[in-house]
Amino acid sequence: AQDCQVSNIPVMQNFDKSRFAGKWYAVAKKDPVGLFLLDNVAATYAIDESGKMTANAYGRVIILNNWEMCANMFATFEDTAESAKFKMTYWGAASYLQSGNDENWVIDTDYDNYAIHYSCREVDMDGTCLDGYSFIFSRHPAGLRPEDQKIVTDKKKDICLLGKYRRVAHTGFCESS
Ligand code: AZE
Repeated sequence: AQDCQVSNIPVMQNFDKSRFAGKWYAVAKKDPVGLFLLDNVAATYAIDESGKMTANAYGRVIILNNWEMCANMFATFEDTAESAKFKMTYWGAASYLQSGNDENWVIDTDYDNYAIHYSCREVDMDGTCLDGYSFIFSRHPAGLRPEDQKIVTDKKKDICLLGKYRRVAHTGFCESS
């Protein structure tokens, strides 16, 4: 039973940044309002000398007058009282890409195969999420293992996003950049 209140969304307990580090391929996503990463999305997380999490990510975008490119993005993360909830500051390698501050929550992960990411950008008057995005990540570019699919489906329910995801294609479009 889930009430869809953003403040009640269950996140990963005792989240371990070091085990989360490395490359993740987006296999599905729920889009926010406005410009977003279209497909060929992957993120590589790392821990810097001071123990802070950082990331770079890429994905295909279409900006301005139908200009298609790979967005190369960077992020730093601020820890919070909850180990799986981070404040993300992000920017693009080029100034015409997007930049901003988003929540970055890890809902669940086994570190070796799957991870469920969640970000609510705007909480509605009733406490539910009005605008946000979410990625299902896999360590494997080909997708989730069958044994992880049920876990992921259950978690999508917990965060009230079941049925809201689209598959993220990996065509090699961003491989050379
Ligand atoms: C995320 C993984 C961790 C690092 C970053 C991520 C988010 C990136 C965006 C990028 C949007 C770019 C656009 C460009 C025109 C969560 C995938 C930075 C939201 C729209």
